Amino acid sequence: MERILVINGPNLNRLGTREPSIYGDDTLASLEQRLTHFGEINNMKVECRQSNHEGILLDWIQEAESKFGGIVLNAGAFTHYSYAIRDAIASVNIPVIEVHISNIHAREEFRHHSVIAPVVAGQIAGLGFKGYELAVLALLDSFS
Ligand code: DHK
Repeated sequence: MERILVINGPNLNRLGTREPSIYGDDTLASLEQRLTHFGEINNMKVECRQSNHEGILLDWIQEAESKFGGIVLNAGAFTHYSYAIRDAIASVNIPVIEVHISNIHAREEFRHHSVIAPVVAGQIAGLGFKGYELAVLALLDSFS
């Protein structure tokens, strides 16, 4: 069975209470439940993790190469400036799809630029939680 790792980065543990007009009212727990269920009905194992710490995200990306077929990554604000996360993605031989709940291109200028965009398989932004499911589907498609 294919395995996909979903990684949420800094401040995404605050979904549900954090700026609901931008990120919605639903919690990280409900997102993770939804993705786990989505994996089950699509015959794959989706594992979800969240951390506020850059080094932990780096470890998970590196380790995923030997355990997962692909990664769905919302790196939060690290998206905009972490060359370390960019290099970790570039170093692994599995596809990574970048997801943002909000449309980063329609927000503050500093969010328009993603330093990880050049090394990911694709980017989904602005579609809310649905974007994670679409990323999982895109990975599943890439396996066949
Ligand atoms: C989440 C964050 O935490 C922000 O720092 C990004 C992203 C946008 C999102 O839309 O999911 O700028």
